[in-house]
Amino acid sequence: ADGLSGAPAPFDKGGVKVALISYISAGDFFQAYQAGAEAQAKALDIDLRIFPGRQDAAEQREQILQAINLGVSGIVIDHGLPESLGDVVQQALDKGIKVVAFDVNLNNPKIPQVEQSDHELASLALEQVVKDNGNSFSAGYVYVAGFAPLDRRNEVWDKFKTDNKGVVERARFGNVSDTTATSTADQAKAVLTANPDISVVFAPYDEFARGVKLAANDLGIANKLKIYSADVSTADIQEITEEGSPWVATVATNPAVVGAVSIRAAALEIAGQTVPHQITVEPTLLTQESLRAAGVKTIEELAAKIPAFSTSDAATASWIPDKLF
Ligand code: SR1
Repeated sequence: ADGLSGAPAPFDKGGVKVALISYISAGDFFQAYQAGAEAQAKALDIDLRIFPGRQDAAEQREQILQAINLGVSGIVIDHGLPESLGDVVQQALDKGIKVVAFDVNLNNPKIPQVEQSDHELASLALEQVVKDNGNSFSAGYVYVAGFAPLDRRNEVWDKFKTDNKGVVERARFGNVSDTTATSTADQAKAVLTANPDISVVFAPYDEFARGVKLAANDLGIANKLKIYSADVSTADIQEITEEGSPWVATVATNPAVVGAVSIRAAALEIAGQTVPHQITVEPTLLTQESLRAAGVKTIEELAAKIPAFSTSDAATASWIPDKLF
């Protein structure tokens, strides 16, 4: 570790240990988030210890205790179940370890919360739904309660239904696991078969959307369905833009940028600098039409065209390198 010239202590000496503790590691979003965190950590000469998430609350608690024992200066907690984290996170704070939370409500004024402006994200997606379909249709909705971003998006969906009485939610389903897309596909098949009038599915997580698309293709009803989602990856762009795809829009950030922002927030905290309690990375609406028109095929091409996909001004400082992608 050489340290970062011009940086405040302890980054001037380098080798600052930070733990990234995830609840979910599978899927494009979480892999890209981790890659962004790693790139930002490298640029800050941080010794990043990554604890893989396996959707296991007990294991995540154990990992936080392991990180404390490793003598880390900071911990980034990426998703998780708040009820199983409060006491171990408090132990970390009591030892002077800085904690940053991404998409998990730890409800502690000492813990900055990173999010993708989920209310805005869901609102943008649902505005596009109305543009394409009007406000009277039968819908399917993919949701699993207990995940902060999904709960925030759900608040917008609930209000949308209250404001648009012609929108009828025929079925609600979903699954978050290490096989989210395929398990959601199985559920979607049953739902779409039982409710042939469903013309719109709101699936605000790309693994959900992928599952619904799989089901629609298997059932041969892709031309009668429109899917609206959150998130984007290179694989998602391919699935959205391919001929006859029912996946017509998504609202997304670059998860790598969100990963980088999370590490920057931890670094600022460790350096004793001011970090806002709420750190937001704003999402962008990407329609099938706009992606096809732009000829964009990868997330890197997206980043080259849309500045928000290459960097964010959240949690920056003059001593922190932030041009990573
Ligand atoms: C199970 S929660 C999945 C969501 O977390 C992140 O906020 C991503 O946007 C994804 O949709």
